[in-house]
Amino acid sequence: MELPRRIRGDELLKPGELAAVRQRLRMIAPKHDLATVIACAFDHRTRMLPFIFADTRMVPAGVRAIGSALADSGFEKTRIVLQQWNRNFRPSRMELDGRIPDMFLVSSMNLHYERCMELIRDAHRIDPKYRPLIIAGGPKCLYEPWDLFSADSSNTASADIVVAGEEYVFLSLLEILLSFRASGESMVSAFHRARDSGALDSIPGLVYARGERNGVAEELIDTGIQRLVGDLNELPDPVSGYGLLEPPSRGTTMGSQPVPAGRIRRLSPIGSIVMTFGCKFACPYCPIPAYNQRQYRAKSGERMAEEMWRLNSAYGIKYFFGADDNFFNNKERTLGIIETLARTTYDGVKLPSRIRWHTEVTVHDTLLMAEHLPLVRESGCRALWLGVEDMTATLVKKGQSVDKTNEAFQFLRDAGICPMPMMMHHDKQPLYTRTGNYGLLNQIKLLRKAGAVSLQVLMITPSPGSKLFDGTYTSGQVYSRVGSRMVKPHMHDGNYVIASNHSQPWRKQLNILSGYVYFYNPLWLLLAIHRRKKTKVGGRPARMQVFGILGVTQNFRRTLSWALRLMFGKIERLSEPPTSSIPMRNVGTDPASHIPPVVTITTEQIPLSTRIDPTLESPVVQRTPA
Ligand code: B12
Ligand code: SF4
Repeated sequence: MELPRRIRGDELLKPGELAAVRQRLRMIAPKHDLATVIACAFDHRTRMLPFIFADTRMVPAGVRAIGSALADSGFEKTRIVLQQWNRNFRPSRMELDGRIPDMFLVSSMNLHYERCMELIRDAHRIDPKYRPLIIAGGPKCLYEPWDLFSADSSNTASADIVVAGEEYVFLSLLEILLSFRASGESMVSAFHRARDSGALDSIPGLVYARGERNGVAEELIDTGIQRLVGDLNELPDPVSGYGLLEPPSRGTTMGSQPVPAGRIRRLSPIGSIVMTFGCKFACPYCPIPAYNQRQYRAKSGERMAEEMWRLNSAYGIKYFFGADDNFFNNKERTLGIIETLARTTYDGVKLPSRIRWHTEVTVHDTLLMAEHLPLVRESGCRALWLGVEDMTATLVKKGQSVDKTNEAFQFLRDAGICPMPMMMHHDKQPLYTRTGNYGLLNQIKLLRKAGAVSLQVLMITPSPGSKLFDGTYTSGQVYSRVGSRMVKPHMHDGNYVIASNHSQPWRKQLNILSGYVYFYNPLWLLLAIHRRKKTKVGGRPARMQVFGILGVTQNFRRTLSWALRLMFGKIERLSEPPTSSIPMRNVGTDPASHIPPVVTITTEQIPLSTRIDPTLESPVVQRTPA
């Protein structure tokens, strides 16, 4: 179920609060000489289309943001290790500045959870006298923070504390820990004293363990839903984060120096950049609007321009990808930003002559922006990813239709911006229909005709923190095992069919592969090369064909055997959504905010358009927001 909303009017931090905590930390940082290693968990089994290449060639913004926040607050002895580049990294062997770090931070998305727990377990191999404080964060922790605490007495390694929030929550935690820390005291010991005094309870967005039986926590305390920073200009400068990266290596230990500035561009040719957060739509399979407490947050155009310019000057990064949920969410705001990006000059050089940026938008908002798309291009934009999902709007309605998608794609192509559609395949959608546009291939054909430059086809998969999440489990759609193979977290990426009511789910798996082969193939590559001089988007379609053809080989390698299992194996299903095995509560006696209470409702109470399977008849259980 969705994360509950804070009391209206109390969703955001007061203006200046984030800047103030950064300032206070800078005053006390010199007394503490902290060394911190931040690891980004990454499961290499997830490497396939549509994310292959972007997944390792773009330093994730989450770890970079936390690294920047530490460096900005005066804790420069910080190193970011990406499992993308350092797959053998062992926290038990890490040293920074010749010593075991004081804090080990780990960031994870859901699908990298196994790797995340391996890192945590390995960090626990360090002699307890010297063990760093283990803090977990990132998208996994925002929705399922309890999962970072082991309930298994034979394998008790857990995070010490989980940050179910952003920079402010982390920096506030650090401030409290340092206010407890005596000179030379370990961060683990300072954490225990701060926790036992109740000092952490005043920071919403934390989850920590209390009590212990056979090495397992007796209960988890949830300090509630975080307050968000409203003005993203208050965020620390991202430039310093790139200076903290551990160089790629096959070794288990860390190097003595971070990646030199001159090498960053080659390792991370795409720079992720936070520009806006939030989306006005409410797609039932998406956790984003609730996570953002239905707020729309943004940086100013001036700040974005400055960040791009400085990242380009410092590291040579030319291509940027916005961490936006829906960049065109608000027309007026967007116009302000793109006008600024388009007209900004530094040292007499126009910003858009140096940079190219790309991000995510919706079809609906693209149409509203139609007349301004040339200006969007002028500001440096060259490609936009659009959640088309199902063009006939049978699966979900967010203002898209065949005609509107066509129109939006045409406007984009005319402006010289590549339309990059993202589609969702689902139980009711056949591979092909003789009439109409309902089939997957029918829609891909339409998209290609409309000018799509790349393609993403994912099977609709339950996403933690979304409205549909619990119901998908309780209605028995989610698989636990097929034949002898368990469904593991890395398979929850939309590339594997792991939630379906279809009687022949292997067809769905093969449909996705067919969709990719239909779009990415040598014939279309040749055509794209032939047409490259005739279109405003130039050689990009041909380049995307090359990436797609190479990438789809990985999809075959990884998912074809799953299709065979779905064909011949026995499918076992889950009947409950995942939840904490350790009792969890809010600071008082209220139920934990990050596990909202369960109430039973029937399928009929869920609007048709919001069901994964619209024909589903069985009763389902859903959680209601507190
Ligand atoms: C850009 C992006 C991508 C890029 C990532 C490229 C890259 N290397 O960075 C690409 C296109 C490759 C991608 C792919 C996928 N993505 Co994606 N992506 C995003 C997006 C839009 C922005 C990510 C970002 O940069 N955010 C900005 C940073 C600053 O936010 P953040 O990472 O959450 O970090 C903050 C906090 O979490 C916290 N934090 C983070 N780490 C840590 C660590 C510690 C110790 C602490 C204290 C705090 C902390 O502080 C940070 C600063 O505020 C997000 C949505 C969003 N708006 O966040 C989805 C999102 C991350 N993606 C998501 C998903 C599911 C996927 C895919 C599986 C595809 C899919 N089915 O949708 C694939 C996975 C590919 C793979 N192999 O990993 C989900 C993750 C859900 C989850 N709970 O894990 C998200 C959240 C979207 C959603 N559905 O809600 N994605
Ligand atoms: S339009 Fe995209 S970001 Fe917005 S709610 Fe729907 S899926 Fe989520």
